[in-house]
Amino acid sequence: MTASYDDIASALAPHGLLARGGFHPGAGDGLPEGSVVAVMVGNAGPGMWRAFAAGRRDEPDAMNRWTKRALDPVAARFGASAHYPFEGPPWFPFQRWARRCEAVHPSPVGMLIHPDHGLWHAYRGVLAFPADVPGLPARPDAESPCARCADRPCLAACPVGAFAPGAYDVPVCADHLRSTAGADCMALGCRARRACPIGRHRAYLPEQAAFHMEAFLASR
Ligand code: B12
Ligand code: SF4
Ligand code: SF4
Repeated sequence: MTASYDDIASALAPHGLLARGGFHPGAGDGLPEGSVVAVMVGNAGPGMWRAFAAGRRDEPDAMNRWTKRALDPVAARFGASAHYPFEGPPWFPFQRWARRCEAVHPSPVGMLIHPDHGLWHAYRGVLAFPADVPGLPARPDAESPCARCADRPCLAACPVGAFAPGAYDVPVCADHLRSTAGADCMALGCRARRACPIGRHRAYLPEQAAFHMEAFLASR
């Protein structure tokens, strides 16, 4: 079945997932040969968390497995293939792809910042289509909110200075999270993320932030 961009967005919506633009993959992107359009799938704010909380199972990698159960059938229905940010290494370059699709920009803390979602968003997969997708939006243009943020509160907020220019000191962050003093980041999410004034209305719920922090620490 030929899928329009709106069809894809509608199929994702019950899972709290968003269609986040698309791009025309080239040979260097590592997607299946013959892929004509790739549509990025992601989340912003608590929408996906609510769907996940309702449908999760007691299993390891619960969110990644839930994501596959949600996205694989959408891909099959539209004759696409689904690929995931958690499959690797080697990792698919999701952040590079995202910049080809939406007005997202690198922030001083490594995550991409979105003009509306701030730092409260992520990517859950990409759907690769062997044909054009009618209605695929052009990449919107907007400057990075960081360009007008002189104080950069994100950088000052980390209690252990894990962010040096252009680098994120993962062991320093993880050691702090394992200490008593790291309870605040563990319970409510990364302080740097919380300090950013952009997209606060999209902030993750405390249980959502705690889930991601646990998953991050478990991966270290
Ligand atoms: C490996 C990895 C990690 C590693 C190492 C990160 C690092 N310093 O490089 C660890 C486990 C530490 C990590 C942690 C986190 N990560 Co991470 N990670 C990845 C992963 C799987 C691969 C990145 C990669 O190497 N790509 C390969 C290169 C070739 O592709 P690229 O697009 O060009 O990747 C660039 C980025 O990685 C970037 N980068 C460099 N430094 C940092 C630092 C941070 C914090 C991030 C997020 C990115 C980043 O530079 C790369 C080269 O250009 C991606 C998913 C993916 N497949 O892209 C997620 C990803 C980058 N992570 C993501 C997130 C959200 C996090 C966490 C914030 C998770 C959380 N707790 O909520 C944490 C940060 C910890 C904290 N303080 O909160 C998101 C970022 C979303 C966004 N808005 O941009 C991604 C895209 C996953 C997703 N599902 O959306 N991550
Ligand atoms: S606090 Fe300012 S510099 Fe830091 S991510 Fe947010 S907008 Fe960008
Ligand atoms: S989670 Fe806490 S310790 Fe780690 S980078 Fe964020 S603010 Fe720093």
